[in-house]
Amino acid sequence: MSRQPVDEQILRLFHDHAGEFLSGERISRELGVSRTAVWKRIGRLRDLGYRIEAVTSRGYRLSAAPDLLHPGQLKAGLGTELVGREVIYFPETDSTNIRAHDLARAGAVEGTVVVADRQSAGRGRLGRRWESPPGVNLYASVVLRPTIPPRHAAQLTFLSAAAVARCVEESTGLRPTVKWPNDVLLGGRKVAGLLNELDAETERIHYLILGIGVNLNMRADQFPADLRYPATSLAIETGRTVERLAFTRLLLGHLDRLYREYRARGFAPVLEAWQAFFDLVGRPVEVDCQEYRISGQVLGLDADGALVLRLAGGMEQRVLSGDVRPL
Ligand code: BT5
Repeated sequence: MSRQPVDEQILRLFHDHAGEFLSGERISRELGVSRTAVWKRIGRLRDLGYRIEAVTSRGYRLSAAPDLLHPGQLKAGLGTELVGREVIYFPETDSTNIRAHDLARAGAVEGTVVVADRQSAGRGRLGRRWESPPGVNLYASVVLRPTIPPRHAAQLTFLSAAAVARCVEESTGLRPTVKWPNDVLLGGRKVAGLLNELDAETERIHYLILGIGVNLNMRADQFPADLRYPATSLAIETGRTVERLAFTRLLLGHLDRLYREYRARGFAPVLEAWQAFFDLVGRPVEVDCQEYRISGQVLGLDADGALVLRLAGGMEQRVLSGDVRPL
């Protein structure tokens, strides 16, 4: 049997035998643990909100599962090769990116995913805050170990944005757009933010963390009052609750496929996937590059993903990073 924690294995058994009663004896035999251990773990799962019936002489049956991102449930039926090989779940943590850094430094395998129900110190870019209330959204960080030079790390931001955009489209039927280089919008409002962080030497990446926050069921009154950019959630846009587990499985699947494509064929297919959601070509924009601002018409992206603008005087300019605002 694998090294999976016992509660994950119990959930997997319930998943594989959906709707059936499983005797305590059978569970203990299949998992190679005592019946007391099974009983204790069932108690712990109940505390987490899993409704598990116990009927004398028949055993246990899972009758309702909370929409938690528990690894046992998340991994069941995931079917990815790389992303999600290990899943670590925190009911609450400071930031999944911080947890992922610690795990990566301690040698976590490529594809390890950290998810949390809530974050007490969710991070945005440049030290900003990411509002992370419990029970409603997705907060995930993926550990990757790509063999690329550090100057190519930004390519992975396009990869996570394209994966999120595909997933939003598939689960809502609505067409999202991407904001260069790294937000995903629905109806022009931000539904997802990405924070990719790097640990590298000059020539070599030790590891890279893809931090992904998607507003799934967040209500309008849960957003901070001082948003830098209008924001929304999938539920606000569709009027329907999104199942977090299903969305997360779908996202890990898209990340897995795109990342394997990236390793096999390089950046071009990733940029193409991203560009399918980019709607600013030909539009006038203003770019805030921190030290200065420029405005111009978007001509497109170059092969490295830099934004190419035509400035008022007719000159072309490449922009490597900055906040873009349509004019
Ligand atoms: C981002 O930063 O958009 C990156 C957010 C990344 C969050 C994920 S969650 C999992 C992982 N673990 C972490 O700790 N972080 C990552 P930025 O572009 O700087 O946007 C931050 C700004 O968005 C804030 O200053 C607010 O104005 C606004 N904001 C805060 N919370 C928001 C939310 N939930 N939805 C939309 N906008 C939000």
